[in-house]
Amino acid sequence: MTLAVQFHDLHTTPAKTSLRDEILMGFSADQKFASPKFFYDQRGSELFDRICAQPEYYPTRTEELILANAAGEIADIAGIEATLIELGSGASRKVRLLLEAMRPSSYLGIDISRDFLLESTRRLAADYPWLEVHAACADFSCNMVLPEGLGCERPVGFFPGSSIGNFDPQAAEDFLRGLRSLLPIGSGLLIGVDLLKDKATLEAAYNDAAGVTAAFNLNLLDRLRAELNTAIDPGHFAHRAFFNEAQSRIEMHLVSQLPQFVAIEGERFHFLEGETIHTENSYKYTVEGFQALADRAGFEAISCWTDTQGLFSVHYLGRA
Ligand code: AVI
Repeated sequence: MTLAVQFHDLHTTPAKTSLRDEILMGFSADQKFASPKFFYDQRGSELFDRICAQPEYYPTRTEELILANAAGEIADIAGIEATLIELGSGASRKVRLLLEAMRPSSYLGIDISRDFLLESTRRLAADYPWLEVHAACADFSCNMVLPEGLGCERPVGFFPGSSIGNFDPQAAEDFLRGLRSLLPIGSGLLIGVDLLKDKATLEAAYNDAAGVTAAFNLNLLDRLRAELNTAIDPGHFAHRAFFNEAQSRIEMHLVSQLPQFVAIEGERFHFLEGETIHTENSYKYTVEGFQALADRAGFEAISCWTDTQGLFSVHYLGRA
């Protein structure tokens, strides 16, 4: 059976050279770092899916609950027959909570991982035969263009999962400003944002007892071994995640367990015992703090839903 997914290759998938160049650059810095976008190879994407199901990782189930409860109100604001555009659509799972209520005329999933994207949009098209489904392979953190042929009458962006929290606040503002320039006046953006809360709950979410987040963090080193010329040993590093209160962010690091030299693509890097590679920031906002950031980027706060415990927020922003 051929399923009706219109595929648009926007040719912005990062090439292998960007992994090499970015890793060499990050490992040369005083505080060594690697971009969290490199977590998501096939195994990394699978591990991330498992993180979402861990009891300590509250964001996924909480956001799903909020979306399911608010779907009717979201549909009232967005109006029927919108074009729903999901950034970083992954398994296209959360959007299912909105489709029946919103009845958009078309859906565009945008993701960096081509095979994963095709598989999940095909499943979506099979499950919702009335929906026109498009898929675009692109790195949405780079300058985006919307594919030609997408009927963009009433576009509504959908950016769930608090992925905005993985940008630092200035980059988040710049990203939203870039998104604004893609969307016509009057269109909307539905975005999930994790909320600031007590340190214990936050730190538990990134240090699950089953060790899935640790495996996700360490998998970055397996990826370097698989894709670059390096014998870096993941066994010589350990996962660390903690809440940095001054910056309002969870930081993830890989901590060198011993003094060591690591060669990558012919370049040698020295690690002291305890020295770290900073692999991710996950910023936590208050509702007002996030709305102020969105306002600076040219979006007005139209509505916001949270769960009863105030763990997570979903915002409907209007492009001003
Ligand atoms: C994708 N992103 C919003 C997740 C987060 O919570 O920052 C990635 C993650 N890293 C560790 N656990 C989950």
